[in-house]
Amino acid sequence: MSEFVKDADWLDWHPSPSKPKFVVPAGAVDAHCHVFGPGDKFGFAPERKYTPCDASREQLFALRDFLGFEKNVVVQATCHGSDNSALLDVLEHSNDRARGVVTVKSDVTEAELARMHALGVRGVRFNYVKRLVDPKPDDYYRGIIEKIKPLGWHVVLYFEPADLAEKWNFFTSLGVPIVVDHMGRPDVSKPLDNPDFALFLKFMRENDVWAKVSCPDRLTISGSPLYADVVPFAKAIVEEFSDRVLWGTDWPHPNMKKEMPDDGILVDYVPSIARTQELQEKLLVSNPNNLYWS
Ligand code: 0GY
Repeated sequence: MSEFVKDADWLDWHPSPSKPKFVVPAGAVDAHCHVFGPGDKFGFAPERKYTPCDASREQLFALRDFLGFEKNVVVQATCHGSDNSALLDVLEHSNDRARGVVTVKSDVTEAELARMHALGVRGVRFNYVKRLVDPKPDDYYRGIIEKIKPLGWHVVLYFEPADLAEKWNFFTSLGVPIVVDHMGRPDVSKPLDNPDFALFLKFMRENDVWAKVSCPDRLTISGSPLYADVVPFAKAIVEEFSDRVLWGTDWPHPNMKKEMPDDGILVDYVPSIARTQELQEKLLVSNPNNLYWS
């Protein structure tokens, strides 16, 4: 039994997702997912802002197979802080079918980074979402970038629209490729040409920035199964930046407060934002393989 008790309002991941109607292309990658613990093996961080249910590597691999994916990119969840043991354990047991994005402290050593690289880590995550972490000063992150640069890693940024405007000078001067979680969380109640989303498109146009067109379930107001209000935003990004988009389930879906998404329905959303076979192949197969397995 784990010493950890999940938050009282915690929603567990969907126990029986539907089988997707959309058959993903061979070699598809779920490029944004997490594991939680299990808490009795990989404890949660003291500084965490939520305590989740468990979500193990075996459960992640079972979902991967059920949905028809070949590979996973596992992103360090904030509930594990900078202790990446659970994530590295996934990579170790993945048979080269998983890559990772970790969270590190600025005093991380070259030897630690080299070990992570050998296991399949290809990026670090800087999180600016204040309900999840207390963001650090720019210089702190710059120190980390200097350490990861020689390894050819990228930075995954998780931010909300106001953060992009505030951190513009910093984000455009990182000097390594950038991957943005959940398209920078656009406010989909606004028109497609709203200034915040225009700034996000400018960010992508002028820099080596990739976007995860993931998490319609977090952004939608109109709801599942169509996520119709999110579609125009994701579709616009997929069509303009077809070589720099990634997609992931976001399983086990931390911090959903109203409804837990059905992962099969999330897969069925993909053809509504990537409307041709060519775009689907880039989004699910060639882009993530280029970034994480080449
Ligand atoms: C996500 C989104 C969230 C949480 C985390 O690391 C995390 O705790 O990323 C969120 O609550 O929006 O990418 O999984």
